[in-house]
Order: sequence, then structure tokens, then C-alpha cells
Amino acid sequence: MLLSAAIVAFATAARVHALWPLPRSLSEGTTALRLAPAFHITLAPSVHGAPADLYEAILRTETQLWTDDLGRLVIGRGAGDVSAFEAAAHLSELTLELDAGSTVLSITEEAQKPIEQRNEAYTLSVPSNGSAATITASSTLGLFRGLTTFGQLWYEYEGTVYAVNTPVEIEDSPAYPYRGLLLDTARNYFAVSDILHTIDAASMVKINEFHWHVVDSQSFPLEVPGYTELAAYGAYSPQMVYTPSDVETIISYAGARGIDVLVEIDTPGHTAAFADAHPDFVACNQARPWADFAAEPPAGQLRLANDTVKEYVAGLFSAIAEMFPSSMVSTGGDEVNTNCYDQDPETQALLNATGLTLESVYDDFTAATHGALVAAGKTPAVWEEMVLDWNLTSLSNETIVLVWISSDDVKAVADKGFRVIHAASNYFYLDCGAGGWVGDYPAGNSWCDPFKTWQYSYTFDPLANLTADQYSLILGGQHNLWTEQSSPSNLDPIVWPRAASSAEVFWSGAGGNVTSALPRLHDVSFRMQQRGIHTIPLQPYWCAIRPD
Ligand code: CP6
Repeated sequence: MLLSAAIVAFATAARVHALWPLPRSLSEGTTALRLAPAFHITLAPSVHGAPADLYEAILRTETQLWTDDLGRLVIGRGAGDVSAFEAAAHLSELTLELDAGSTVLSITEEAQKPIEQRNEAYTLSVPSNGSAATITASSTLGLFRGLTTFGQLWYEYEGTVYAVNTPVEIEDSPAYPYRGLLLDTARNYFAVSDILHTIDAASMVKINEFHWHVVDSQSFPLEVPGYTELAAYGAYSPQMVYTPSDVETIISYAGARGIDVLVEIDTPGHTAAFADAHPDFVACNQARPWADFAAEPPAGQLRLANDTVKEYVAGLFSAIAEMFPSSMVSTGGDEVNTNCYDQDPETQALLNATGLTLESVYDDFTAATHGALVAAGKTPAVWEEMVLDWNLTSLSNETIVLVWISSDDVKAVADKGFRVIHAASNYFYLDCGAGGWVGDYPAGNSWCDPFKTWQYSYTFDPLANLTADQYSLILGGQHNLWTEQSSPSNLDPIVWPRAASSAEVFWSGAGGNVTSALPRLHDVSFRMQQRGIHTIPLQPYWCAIRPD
């Protein structure tokens, strides 16, 4: 009797394990295993001189194993039998091992490597008889991804920690090297703690890039050494500023969790906030009606025909390159409004005096900003208009292009030979971020209506419409939170767990099945809640704990 009860409970539980993103190769059994009270994670001699961030990740994992209480999913609605788990073999050790010949760098250093050099692959083996589990990889970043997966195997119930699906054999590596999340901190301000909290959640689903859209027309909350007047005048308040030390905190917190920070200083559009410190730098500053000059109020774009402005902005990017260790920096380039420059007497006077076109001064401006980045060893990233709407010869083939207007535009960007990040509004916008203006009523915002469910982005095919020789141009993708109508109040619920859907698409590849993903996503959501992330429910609780 006891045996059959145990089998029922384990079979039930095996279907709700919380692996997310799904490993690329997974074999699992139906035997329960119990974590020994003295369980600990050890390092093989190959991980000599292990970096501090790996030790910290081990300690966090050890703690979370005992504190993530997902027991209700196993025991849910009284279907399980706790005593059956208590008879299981005890696991007392997990060993982390680096492949022979691997260099031991920190997780942070590995995560900040150029995108094509990152190595996130690992194998994980958990025998069912209680002998040591192992994670092997050829980088500490791979070991870290393996630790994240290992943590997802366990459920805690009243002080006892169980896995329900051993033996487990996993061989895993991402389908795409870039799996991001964009947060806009310019429309509404987010405290450093909100950002760290979001990084914690992102790391749980193996997101590896925090795309920080830090400044925009409404505010300039970034204190940049040598350019401190921009935040001094352009931030919402002296409290709503990210200091260099805040930035370091965010970068190192993210790095230790396998996440690189791609900062964006959006130029030459979306720059009205520069005018607070430098009114002479900005064309059509606060011009009305704003909709004639900009996508959002307040209007204002950098006077890119002016050499002083161009050199200032190039210098700003050099300073940004020093602040951020990532190999990539975004210069923006979206939604540049031509009318703003057509109506700006200074820009028109400069164009008339030199005989240059707007397009060619935009080219010079880009050559200067991207030149500053390349001189600092960075790869520029831009929004799609830079390659599709403007005929800029200054864009090098190395430039990484983020597609936002529509996923249909990916093909055209790839046809030009550029590498692409999927960020399209028709799949990956978490809200109608550009909405909220009085004039939008009652039309709504056609860009990103309707609300995108996790199922919708989950069924996205990153390679749709492309030829096989273009596949390698697709670096990955990201969900995006623009924050015209978001703040710390709704940050967690608007992002989580929906952003986990793209994290799985770009780790596991296309073709995921929403029906089998649903119980796993319930578990992601519950595990996030255990760690203080206020996720939205996917369904009534009844569905999440239902034993069938
Ligand atoms: N801000 C910036 C935005 C948007 C973009 N850039 C945006 C545009 C349309 C929608 C949502 C957001 N708010 N700087 C486009 C990349 Cl629907």
C-alpha cells in the first residue's frame, strides 16, 4: 500500500518539476531523492582558485534549497504521501567540476565577455542512490547555469527537501547567446534595489543581458563622470539619480548572476532631457504640439549638425564606455523625427551653410559616436531604424540591431547582413508603453495592443522567414518594459512570469509546447514568489496544484 501511494505521488510530482528554461537534453526518472541535512556543494580540484562570485552563488544555492517552499505542488490537495519521501535515499554532495584545460575566471568576467565568446554550457548528473551529484562545464558561467538548474529540481515541505524525478541527466547549452530584458528607468524612476530584485528574477530563468534604457527625453537619471551636469539638471530629483557607485553595484550584482549590462543612451532622438543642462544642444526643445516633433512629450532632439554637440556626445559615449564593462553599448537611434530638424532654424542654417543633407550629418554624427565606442573596444548596438530608415554608410557590419517595430522587419535587417536581437513590439512588449497620453483615448495604442500573453511570446519562432545562412545572425531576443505607465508599484507583476517565456524561447529554441510548459511556468512563478518576486498568477491556484 505504501509503495503504490509513493508511486502515485512521485509520478504526479514528476510532471510539475520546475525546470525553466527546459534543458536542451534531459533524461529523468521517477525515483525520489532527499537532500541530506548536511548537504553541501563542493569544488573539484579543477576549480582551483575559485572566484568569490562562484562561492557566493554556491552559498545562495545552498540556502535557497532549504527556503524555497514549493511543497504544496508535490503534496497539493492531499494527493501525496509525505512519508514516502522520507524513505528516499539522501544526497549529501554536489560537486562542481571544470573540464581539463579550462581557465578559471569569475562568473562576472565570463558573463561580460563578447557575446560570441560566452560559454554557458554544462552537464548535470543526479544519481538516485545518494552518491554525489555533479555539474561539469568549461567555464564558471556554465557551472553557474548548472547550479540554477540544480536548484530547480527541489521541493521543500516542512523542512524536508525532495527531488522527485531522479536519476537526472542533463546536457545543456543555450540555443541563442543573447537572452535579455529591457528596463526603462527614464519615464519613471526605479530604485537600485528594484533593479537588483529584477536581476535576481531574470537570473532564475537564465537571462544573460540587462538592457538598461537608462535615460530618455523625460529624465536623465545617470551621473556620468565628466558629464555630471546632465543628471544634475536632467534627473527628476537629486534622489532619483544613479551614481557611479550605484552603477557599479548593479553591474557587479548582475555579473555575479551571469548577467551583462547593455546600457543605452538613446540618441539623437529621445534627448529632450539634455536641454535641461544644455539648451543649445537640443532642437525643437519642448515644441508644441509635441506630436509634430516627437513620439512622446517633451519634444527635443540633439542638434546633430552642430560639431560641438557631436563632439560632446562622442565624449559622453567614451565616458559611458569606461563606466560599463560590457562589450556592447547602445546608441539608440529610434524614432528620429525629421520634422524636428526641418523646423529647427539652427540645423537648417548649418545644413545650408555646408550644403550637407540631414542624412549625411546623421552619418557623421554616428561615425563620431560609434567611433568613440569602437576606440574603447565596444560594439555598438542600435534600434532598427538606423539600418532600415536611414541610409547610413557609417554603420559597421559589426553593429548589432534591435528590431522593435515589428518582427516582420527582421528579414530586412538580416538581408543587410546585420546581427539581430528580437525585441519586437508585436511579441515582446510587456505593455503599451508609449500610450497614456490624453490624445490616445479612445483609440488605444495600435503598436502593442492587445496585451501579450506568455503563451503568445512563447510560440514565437526566432528564425521565421529567414534563410538558413541567415540563422547565425540571430543573436537572441528580449522582453521590454517601457515605463510610461510602470513604476516600482507594478514592476514585478507586469514583468513576471511573462518575461520567462522569451527566456525559454531563446535558451531552448523554438517549438515549445504551451500545454506542457504551463505547469513548469506555475513552478517558476511560485519559486519567484518564494524569493519575493510578486508574480501574477497564470490560473486559479486550483489548476496549479491539481494532481492530474
Ligand atoms: N521609448 C523609446 C519608447 C519606445 C521606443 N523607444 C516605444 C515605442 C512604441 C511603443 C512602446 C515603446 N517608449 N526610447 C521604441 C524602441 Cl508601443
